[in-house]
Amino acid sequence: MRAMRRRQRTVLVTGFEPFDGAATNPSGLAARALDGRTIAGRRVVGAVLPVTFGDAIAALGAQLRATRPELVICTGLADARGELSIERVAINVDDARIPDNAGARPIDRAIARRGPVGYWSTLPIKSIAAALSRAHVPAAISQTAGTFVCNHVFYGLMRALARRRGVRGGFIHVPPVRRLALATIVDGLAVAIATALRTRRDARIAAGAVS
Ligand code: PCA
Repeated sequence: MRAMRRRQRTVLVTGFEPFDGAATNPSGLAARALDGRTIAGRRVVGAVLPVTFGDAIAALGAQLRATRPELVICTGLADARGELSIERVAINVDDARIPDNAGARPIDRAIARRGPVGYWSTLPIKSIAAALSRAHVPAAISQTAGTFVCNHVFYGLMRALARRRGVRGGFIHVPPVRRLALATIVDGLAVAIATALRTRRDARIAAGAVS
């Protein structure tokens, strides 16, 4: 009898290395903690990206080619937030208030010169927020991922996935560990992955902002 070996389907989760003088970055630690786990029958690959404009998207591209995932969740630290922030949209601009880890500080520069103004997350963002609340993990929809390296990678991810039919992806900002324990961040990301894998159509729940 010949053993049939099917390639196990893969989920790619990325986080970032530390930046802005910090010693650690919970997003990178969470991606490492999730690496090698199995969630809903899928193998999770966790990778850590550099906090560098350009190189971060190149490193993500290498991971996409190596892992050929069916789902991608990129994560990064949002130091001022207290909950997991499920990002709605990536925008086509780099505008750095602080230098990246290579010293670059682009101002009002397009990420893709001929690219669209923005890309929507293709994660079921409302369903993920609801599932996190049910799991008692603080979570919210976020209307902007900023204009630093996180938004940059989010835009690069969605631009890459626009050419890959059926592969979904998006971005989740995580709070600092002084506001939420790393174990809770990791559990929350696992809930987000499981929810994205089982949800085809996003829930219709109001989570807009009135400014
Ligand atoms: N957070 C930064 C970049 C890397 C990270 O973890 C951001 O929000 O852009």
